[in-house]
Amino acid sequence: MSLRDALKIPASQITDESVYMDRRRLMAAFAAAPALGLSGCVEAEPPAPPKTTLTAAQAKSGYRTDETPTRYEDITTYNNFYEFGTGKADPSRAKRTLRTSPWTVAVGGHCAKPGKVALEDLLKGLTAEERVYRLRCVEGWSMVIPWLGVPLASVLKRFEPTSQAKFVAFTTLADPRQMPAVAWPALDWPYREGLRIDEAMHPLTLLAIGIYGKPLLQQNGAPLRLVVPWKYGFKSIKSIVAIDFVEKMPETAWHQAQPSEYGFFSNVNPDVDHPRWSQKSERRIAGTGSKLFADRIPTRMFNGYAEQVAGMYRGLDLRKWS
Ligand SMILES: Nc1nc2c(c(=O)[nH]1)N[C@H]1C(S)=C(S)[C@@H](COP(=O)(O)O)O[C@H]1N2
Ligand SMILES: [Mo]
Repeated sequence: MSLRDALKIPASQITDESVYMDRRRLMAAFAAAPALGLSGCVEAEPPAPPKTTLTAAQAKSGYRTDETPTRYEDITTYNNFYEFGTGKADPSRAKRTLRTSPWTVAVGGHCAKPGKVALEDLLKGLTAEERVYRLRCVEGWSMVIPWLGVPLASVLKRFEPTSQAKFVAFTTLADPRQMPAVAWPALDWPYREGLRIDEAMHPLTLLAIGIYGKPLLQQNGAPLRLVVPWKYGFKSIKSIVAIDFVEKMPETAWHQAQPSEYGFFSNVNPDVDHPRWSQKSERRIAGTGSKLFADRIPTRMFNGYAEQVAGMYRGLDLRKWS
C-alpha cells in the first residue's frame, strides 16, 4: 500500500509519489533551517500594492448575493479540514475532540500592541454581521455560505500594525490530541496561511465565527476561521491560534507542499489553470435529491468580486503571481 493510500489522500488532492518525495526533501530542508520560520520569504517579493480606493457602497455590494445558499447540512458535511482527515466526510464524522473554549489567539510581529488574547476579548465591542459569500475550492466545487463574522480589519487595527507589517501570517492549532490526523504528515503542520496587508485589511475579508447564525462547528473551523471570498478555499484557514504581522511574504502550508501548484495569492482566476486541471468552471454543491453536484457553471474572475478587489492587483502579473 502506498503512503497516499494509507493516508487516504485522493489523487486529485496530492500528487504522485515523486512529488511527495520532493516535498519530504523540502520539509527536511525547512527543518534544517528553522530560522526561516514565519518570516521566511517564499520567493522573490512581488511589487508593492498600488493605492486603491474603494467606496463603502462598493465594498458593501459584495456582502450579499442573490444566489441560493447551500444547505446547512451540506456546508457542514462536505469539508476540507485535513487535521481531521483528508476525506470530505472525515471532519464531520470525527469525534468532537476540539476544545474551542477557552480559546486564545496570539497576535504578534510588527505591531505596537502584541498580545495573547482570549477569543471573547478579541471580538469584544465588535458587532457580528451576516454576509453571504461564495467559497470556491481548487478542486472545482463551490458553495454559497451565509457567514457570521467580523471584518478582519477591525480586529487587526486594535494591535496597531506598524509600517513594517507588509503581510499577515495565520496559524491553525496543531494538537494531535484534539486533531487526530495531525499525527499523519498529510501537510507540514501547523496549517499556515497568509495575506498581503491590504488584502487582510480589505472590507470583504472576514473573521468568521458562525454559519447560518449558528456558531461554527468543529468541521468548519471553530471557533474562528478566515474567509477571503475572492481566493481559493484553502486561503480560508480554520481554527486560528496565531496571527503575525510580518515583513516578508510568509510561507503557507499548501505552497510549501506544492510550490508549483499553489501560489501565495491564489486569487480565483478562470484564466490560470491549476497545473493538473482547468479552473474555468465549477460545480455548486447542490444537495438536491441524490445529486451532490449541480451542473457546471463558468468560474468568474476573483470569484465574482472583481469590482471590489481587482484594484489591489493593478500592475501585478496574475500568471506569475497566481
Ligand atoms: N486548518 C485548516 N484550514 C483549512 C483547511 C485545512 O485542511 N486545514 N482546508 C482549506 C480548504 S482546502 C478549503 S476548500 C476550506 C473548506 O472550508 P469548509 O470545509 O468550511 O467548506 O477550508 C480551508 N481551511
Ligand atoms: Mo479547498
